[in-house]
Amino acid sequence: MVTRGFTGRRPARPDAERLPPGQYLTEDFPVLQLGPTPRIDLARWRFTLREGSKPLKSWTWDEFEALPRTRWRGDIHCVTKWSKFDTAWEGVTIDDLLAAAGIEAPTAYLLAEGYDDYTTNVPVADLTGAKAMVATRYAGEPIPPDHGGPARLLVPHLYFWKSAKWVKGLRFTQKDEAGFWELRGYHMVGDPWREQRFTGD
Ligand SMILES: Nc1nc2c(c(=O)[nH]1)N[C@H]1C(S)=C(S)[C@@H](COP(=O)(O)O)O[C@H]1N2
Ligand SMILES: [Mo]
Repeated sequence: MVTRGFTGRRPARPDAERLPPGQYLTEDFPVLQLGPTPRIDLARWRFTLREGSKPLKSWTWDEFEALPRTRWRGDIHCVTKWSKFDTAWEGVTIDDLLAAAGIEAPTAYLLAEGYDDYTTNVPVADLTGAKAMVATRYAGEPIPPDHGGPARLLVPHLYFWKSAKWVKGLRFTQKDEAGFWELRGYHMVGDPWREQRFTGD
C-alpha cells in the first residue's frame, strides 16, 4: 500500500520564497558523488539497522519492497547551491522502518552508510516524524543508479549530502559522530534554511 505523505505538506509558495538563502534553481538533476556508481545486485542487497556494531534488523530486497510505502513530492537543496523543485519520490519512511523492526530508535544519533562506504550523520529527530525515507522510486520509476538506486536515504529538509545514495543501513551511535563530509568541515546538521553549510555556521 502506498500512502501520501509526508504529513503537513506546505501550500505552494512563490518560487523566491521556496529558495533557501544562497541557493539558485536548476531544472536538471546534477549527479554528485565521491567515486564511481557502485553496481548493486538486488539478490545480495541488504538494508540493516545497527546499534554500534550490533545488528538490530535486516531486510532483503523482496522484504523491503513489501514494507508500506509513502510518496513525497517537494524541493531538494544541495550545499553546492543548486535547488530543484517538485521532485517526486517513493519509499519507506524511517517511522515505518522502525515500526517494522519493532523497535524505537535506541539513541538520538545515527550514521547513514552507503555501499560505496560513504557515511553521513543525521540526528534521529531529523529522520522520524515523517521527515525522511529510504526511497526506492524517483518520478515513478526505480531510482537510477547515478541517483542512488536501488535505495537512497531522502532527508529533503537538510542539504542533499545528508541523503546517502546506495544506502545499506543506518547505524545508531551514542554520540553525534561526524560522517565523511562532516569530518571535512561540513555542518553536523545541515539545515538549508539556516544556511548550515560548514562547521560553525
Ligand atoms: N553514497 C553516497 N551518497 C551520497 C554521496 C556520495 O558520494 N556517496 N554524495 C552526496 C552529495 S555531496 C550530494 S550533493 C548528493 C547528490 O545526489 P545526486 O547525485 O542524486 O544529485 O548525494 C549525497 N549522497
Ligand atoms: Mo553535495
